[in-house]
Amino acid sequence: MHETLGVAVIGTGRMGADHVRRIHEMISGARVAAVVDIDAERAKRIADGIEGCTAYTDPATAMAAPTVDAVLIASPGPAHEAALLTAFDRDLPVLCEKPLTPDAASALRVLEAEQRLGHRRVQVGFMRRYDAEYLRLKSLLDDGGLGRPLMLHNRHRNASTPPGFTNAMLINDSVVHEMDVTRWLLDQEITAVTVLRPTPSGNAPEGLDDPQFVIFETDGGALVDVEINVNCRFGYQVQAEVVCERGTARIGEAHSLLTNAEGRWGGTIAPDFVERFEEAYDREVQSWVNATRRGEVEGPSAWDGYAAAAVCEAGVRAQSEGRRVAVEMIERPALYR
Ligand code: ISE
Repeated sequence: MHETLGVAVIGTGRMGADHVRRIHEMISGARVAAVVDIDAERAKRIADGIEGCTAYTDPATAMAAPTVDAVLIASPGPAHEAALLTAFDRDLPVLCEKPLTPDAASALRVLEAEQRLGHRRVQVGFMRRYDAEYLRLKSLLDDGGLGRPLMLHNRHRNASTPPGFTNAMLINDSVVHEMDVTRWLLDQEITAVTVLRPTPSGNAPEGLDDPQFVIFETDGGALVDVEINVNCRFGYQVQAEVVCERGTARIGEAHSLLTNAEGRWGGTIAPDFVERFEEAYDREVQSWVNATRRGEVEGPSAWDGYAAAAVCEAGVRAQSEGRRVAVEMIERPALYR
């Protein structure tokens, strides 16, 4: 491993390009050694702006480069499995954007491959675990002062969806964050999912039932609800309230500046997740780089990626079949305990 970690960023779409900028401008101890995109022109354009960075169209070729010590996967979900398995072949540390893979069967194959390797190599990009407000909530709950969590209410609102956003994506791309947050905050597994739908909003694009109301049951007996509302128009908003035996705690309401002027008080709402979670992404990537340079692996594991995929599968079935669906998951393997 080089003194400065040489990172190959695979996929230079919205998240990938943002991570390239982040590593280049913000992160210490790492540099962008390679960028990979099937669009050769795009990869070259990005690489040309960074000294010592090479453009590739094939992830395996980039991972074989002597300048590459670690991999950040930000390509579309269906391409993750192949990239992860190639990284394992080279025993390279990986930060893999969510989803780990698009379904539980492929996530399980990744989990098995990492176990064959004998040590953890993957951190999954569930960035909310690095958000300052979520971290505060997590330590409050771990502290135990409020007693046992009984319920968790979540609101997840996006201003609008990109063209082609489907009901299944509502679960797999959006609610997947609340699945991970629930498992992490409560330290419990999700055992069943129910999806209810009000009459769709007039803002909902053709073919998308928006908003929807998702309910999780957990193995610790907690109930969790998620308002997923992805064409709310007014901005990007993520809120959570935990109701415990001796009190409640709420985040996501006033993380921005509050002003008083012209007879009104108020703040601003971020337009999208890249802005709302900017600091969380910075913290996530910096933690990954720091742990990697120490020879360690921290943060959300491939097990967390698999568990989210299993809950997503139950969620998509609950949504399409209009009934409560139990989550099917393997036992947690020793490597992830
Ligand atoms: C997107 O893929 C994300 O990960 C965002 O955090 C989420 O808010 C959005 O709904 C998803 O489409």
